[in-house]
Amino acid sequence: MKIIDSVDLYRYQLPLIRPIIWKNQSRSHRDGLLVCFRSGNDEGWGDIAPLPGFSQESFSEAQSQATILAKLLPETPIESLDFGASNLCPSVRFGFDFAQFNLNAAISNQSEAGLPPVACCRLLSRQNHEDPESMATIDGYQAVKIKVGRQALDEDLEFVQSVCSEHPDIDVRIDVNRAWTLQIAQAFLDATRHVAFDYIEEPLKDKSQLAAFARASHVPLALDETLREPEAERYCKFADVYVLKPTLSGGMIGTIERIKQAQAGHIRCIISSSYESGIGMLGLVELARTIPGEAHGLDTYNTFERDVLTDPLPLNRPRLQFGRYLIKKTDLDLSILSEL
Ligand code: OSB
Ligand code: MG
Repeated sequence: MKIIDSVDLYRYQLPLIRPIIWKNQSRSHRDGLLVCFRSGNDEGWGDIAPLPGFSQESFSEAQSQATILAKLLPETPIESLDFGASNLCPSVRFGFDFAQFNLNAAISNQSEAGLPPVACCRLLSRQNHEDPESMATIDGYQAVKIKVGRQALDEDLEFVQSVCSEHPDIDVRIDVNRAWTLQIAQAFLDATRHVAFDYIEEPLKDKSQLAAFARASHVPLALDETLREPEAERYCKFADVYVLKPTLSGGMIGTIERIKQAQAGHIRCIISSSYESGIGMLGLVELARTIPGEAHGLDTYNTFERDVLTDPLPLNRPRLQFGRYLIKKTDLDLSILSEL
């Protein structure tokens, strides 16, 4: 019977290629923690990175929970670990779930090659599209997600229509992040009657109007923020698609459960990243592999200037085709990590 010998935590701050506004504050860095489980010569890594403005927990709450848990785990038999049954905050659960997954993979030496590829959805906003420095190319992508609702409707419409007419074969997803009233949403639908969008995500400020939106809309409805709120069940029934962010809700194990439930009800599921480091991205890729028919929202990694991995992952492409990485401490850029 193998036991956990030690659990270590490291802190990182990753520079972004351009500042991003989270929680009304412009930030040039992404804060997170890595957790490492050791058993004999085997190691398993996970990523803990609550996203300001989106996560229910703060960074310091996640850090103190992770620190307490890290002290409790040594001597525990590996097979008795179960972070799903705990009431950990989601980012900590995601990190510890994936450290456990990776430790098990390392022990049984499952560095599988020949795993199926994962399709990625390109993330576009008017800003990153028009800035030649960060010109996000859409070539080869089967799906693109356009962020709207941060400017006047006319400007959004002009941008959406230009992407649709330049790329008639691509699946277009619209993410409103709850910026619209029902009237604006209706005006958007009226102006785009001729376009077959893949889906429209979180269109409304007021979720109690989602039923009315779903009745009037010819476009499938995706839910993201709403799924993480109390009374989510009341609104889930209007959704055709769930956008699942394991760092913000569910971790690895909870997300697998949610996918099973959704699929039983014929609801599509998309795995979506929340600016995780390369270690967290590998966990998201594992989850995305379990849903082969979809293009997953894994494009946030491309906003980092550096990663915790010395060799950044090849995620800046339409299809990811790599085996399972068994991360070791020697793969990490130690100059960007500080041990807690
Ligand atoms: O609104 O979907 C969002 C990333 C961080 C926080 C919120 C969101 C996102 C993304 C991720 O859009 C990329 C994607 O889902 O395609
Ligand atoms: Mg969203």
